[in-house]
Amino acid sequence: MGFVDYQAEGMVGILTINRPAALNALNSGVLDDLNAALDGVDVNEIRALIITGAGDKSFVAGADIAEMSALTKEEAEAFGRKGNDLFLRIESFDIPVIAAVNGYALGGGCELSMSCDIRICSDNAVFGQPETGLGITPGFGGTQRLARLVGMGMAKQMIYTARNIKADEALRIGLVNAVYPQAELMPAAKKMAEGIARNAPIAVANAKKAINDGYQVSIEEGAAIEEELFGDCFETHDQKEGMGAFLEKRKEKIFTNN
Ligand code: DAK
Repeated sequence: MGFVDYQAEGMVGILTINRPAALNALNSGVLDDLNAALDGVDVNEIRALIITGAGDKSFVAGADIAEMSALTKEEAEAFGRKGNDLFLRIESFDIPVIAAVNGYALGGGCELSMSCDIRICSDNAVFGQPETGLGITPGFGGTQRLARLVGMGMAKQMIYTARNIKADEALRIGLVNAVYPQAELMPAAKKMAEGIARNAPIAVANAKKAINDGYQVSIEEGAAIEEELFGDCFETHDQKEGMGAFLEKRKEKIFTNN
């Protein structure tokens, strides 16, 4: 596919944004291709997805400034909606999504990584929301997700100052879970994805839904969401397999996604 490559390795899918000449900046074509690539992920077979960028310099250096520069108010709203719809889709995708941030993650790139369930990065990664320096606000969810991830004070500081931060600071403020030398990033992402893929897929999906949905509501409502999704697991083959294996002192478990 044009700007996005998709590859399946066993039960792990890898989406690579492939527009290195523009540091993988998100133009409309990239957004369309990402959407189409997600359509092609068979979530019955694939149990975890990795999103990364082509090359060793940039994950995504932002939304495409050249394309955005001449937008009207209406066109800008439509562009924002296109990105927001895509990122909401990633956030609630049926399987966990890991962002393997291999360099610049600026503006829309930082926002894309934040729509993923988990972020890990290379030691040359740079994160930031430079939009206010360009005369705009973050428009692909940055004003919403950054505060949820790193707290309101740090999110406001990053967005108001438009100052980029390096990998070690991203780790310190909890924007990423781990930092690796560039060459070790994809092996680490695959190892994590394979670890997720070994667990019961319906349980993982229900846990994702419980965390995501519960985050938006009161603790009481969140507990009710959790109870229902927990209960649903008891109608699955994989719950019987997982608990049966423990009780039978059997190491091997075969989760069938049923
Ligand atoms: N857009 C378009 N092209 C980009 C780009 C970007 N964001 N980032 C890099 N490129 C292109 C450069 O123009 C250059 O192309 P050529 O000149 O070679 O044709 C090529 O990639 C290599 O970049 P550099 O030559 O600049 O490379 P350097 O190593 O010197 O610098 C850099 C790397 C990442 C520091 C620099 O490229 C840079 O500062 N890039 C821009 C970073 C940035 O400001 N990103 C945030 C973009 S704003 C909204 C919707 C969305 C958004 C906001 C609102 N609504 C609809 C409401 C999102 C906004 C953003 O993401």
